[in-house]
Amino acid sequence: MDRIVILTGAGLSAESGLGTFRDVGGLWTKYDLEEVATPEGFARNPALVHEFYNARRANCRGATPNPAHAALARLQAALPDRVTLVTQNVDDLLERAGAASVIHMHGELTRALCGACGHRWAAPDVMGVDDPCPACGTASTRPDIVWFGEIPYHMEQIDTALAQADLFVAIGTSGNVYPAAGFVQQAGFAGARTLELNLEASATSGLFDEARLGPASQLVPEWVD
Ligand code: BJW
Repeated sequence: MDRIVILTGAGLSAESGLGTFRDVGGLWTKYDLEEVATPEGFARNPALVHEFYNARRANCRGATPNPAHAALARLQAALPDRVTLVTQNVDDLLERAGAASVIHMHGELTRALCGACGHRWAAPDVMGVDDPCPACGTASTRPDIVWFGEIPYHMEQIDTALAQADLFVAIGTSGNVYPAAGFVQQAGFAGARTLELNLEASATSGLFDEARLGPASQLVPEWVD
């Protein structure tokens, strides 16, 4: 039975109007990542970090899934025991397209995390520095996002899926951020065929058995159907 592991990045949601990070005009050309996507930045200026993620949450609420999200949801529904969907994206567009099981390795915009006790809960639309954690009452509420220097979520589950994969597909990711950028090699060493679907060549294109270039909304449905 063929097992498929799919890794998605910001390019999957670009055509839904959500910004990528490293493309021209991407989020990191407008914001300093050290200030908004590191624990140190949050410690220095939590209000700025909340402002950044409140705006991202509002954009995400206003966005709708595109044909690439829908195609991946269809694929998982057709092959529920064979398709593992891993996303670096913090949006919920795969779920809103109908995907039943999505591994969010970099966290989720819709979740809040208590920096004091580790409790997680549904994030309000607007989060602020004085918000208390419902479990312990401490005002150290943060977005449930994996920042640089933190350990991505569900790594054991992802490593197991990569070790068992027959096919690994990366969609719309630049291959600049680890550990996700190393998944192609992990899957390849384990014997999987590897395929990249991206708008343009990425930092890791040369590591894939095959790379197809084009917009996700076109390439992903073509590959799935
Ligand atoms: C389209 C398209 C269309 C556009 N159709 N395609 C030196 C060497 C190696 C590693 C390190 C190092 N120094 C530090 C590290 C580690 C560090 C890291 O990788 N840094 C690099 C910058 C070098 N990584 C970490 O700190 C991670 N933790 C870690 O490693 O812990 C250790 C550990 C790991 C495992 C086990 C045990 C211990 C944590 C990384 C957290 C990343 N967080 C962010 C921000 C938070 C989320 C958020 O705010 O949204 O996550 S960074 C940001 O980059 C975000 C993304 O998920 C992530 C990846 O970006 P992505 O998705 O690839 O987006 P882009 O913009 O880069 O690319 C978009 C692509 O789409 C492009 O290729 C376009 O062409 C394409 N595209 N339109 C198809 N229509």
